[in-house]
Amino acid sequence: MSTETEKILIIGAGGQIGVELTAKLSEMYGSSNVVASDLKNTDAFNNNPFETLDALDKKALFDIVRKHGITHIYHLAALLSATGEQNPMFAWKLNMESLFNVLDLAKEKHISRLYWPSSIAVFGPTTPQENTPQYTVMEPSTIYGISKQAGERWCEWYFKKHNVDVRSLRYPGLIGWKSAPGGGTTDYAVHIFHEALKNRKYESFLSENTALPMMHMEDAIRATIEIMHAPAEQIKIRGSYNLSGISFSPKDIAAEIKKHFPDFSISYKPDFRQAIADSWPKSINDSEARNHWGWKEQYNLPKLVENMLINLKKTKTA
Ligand code: NAD
Ligand code: AKB
Repeated sequence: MSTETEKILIIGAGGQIGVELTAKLSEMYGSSNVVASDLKNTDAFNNNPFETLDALDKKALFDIVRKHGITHIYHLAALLSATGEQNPMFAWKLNMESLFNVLDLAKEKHISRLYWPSSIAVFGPTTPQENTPQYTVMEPSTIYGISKQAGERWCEWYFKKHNVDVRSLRYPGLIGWKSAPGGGTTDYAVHIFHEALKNRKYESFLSENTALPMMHMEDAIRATIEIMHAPAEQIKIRGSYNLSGISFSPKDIAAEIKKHFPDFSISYKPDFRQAIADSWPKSINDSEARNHWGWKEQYNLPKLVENMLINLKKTKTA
């Protein structure tokens, strides 16, 4: 893996994925080669150059790319599924226009490689829900999912028409302890740990048997770095790759937490996010990612729960 010449810009660096990706890429390339950007700064980026950036502002984005000699962009800014449904027109605008801004930069050869995440939200109620394949019926029912599906098609189009080296993963729900989640339907599986540690109980906004594809954040960051460093000929899908880690329901994760805290209890009060979850796959088949560039997850459910509880406990007592 060559780590010599990259100069990286992360857009949406202050979010759940961005904080961890910035830290990991800084370990690999040195903090001075990883520019963090977001709508506002946080103390997560004391060691990185930071730029205040609205991803919709194409000129400001261009100026930052030129100023820092950026070669690689990881574009993470978006409205997610639950917040997207509250503000659909803005979700469409942000998710699509900001993608065009970075795709155009790549098309004009100001950068050489682009990462943009898609999501299991590209699937919908007519998709087969078990072991969902890479290629299948896709009729997303959220604005977020519609924007991700359209984004995938645009990525492939820019690759084919303009030779843009864009790479993408359809992340499942991501679970990490380093930052708070930002408006997704899978976020219950992050909140549940905070409440388990604080109050030993959790009220789930999804019903007990709602199984969804999920993944530990460390696995997701590793997948992101692996796909971005794979030789171009191994990246045979330029829309977005299915990516699978674990599949579990609120009842499953609660049972695993109970092994650590026998007095933990869970109750269920489904809200509008239940319909979103019901429209998504329960498990994902990611054989293309495994076969093309060697993907393999490291976390199962017991390991994920143990890791979350140990690390969150440390942050709460620090
Ligand atoms: P998040 O909401 O935690 O973070 C998004 C970041 O983008 C925030 O820091 C926010 O301030 C920033 N942002 C919002 N609008 C912006 C703008 N106009 N300009 C610049 N920055 C802006 O989201 P996340 O969970 O880190 O997700 C990052 C990406 O990964 C998104 O594209 C999301 O769709 C995708 N994804 C996430 C998950 C998940 O489970 N977290 C799953 C699938 C896909
Ligand atoms: C969400 O729930 O919106 C995200 C996702 C799966 O894309 N976590």
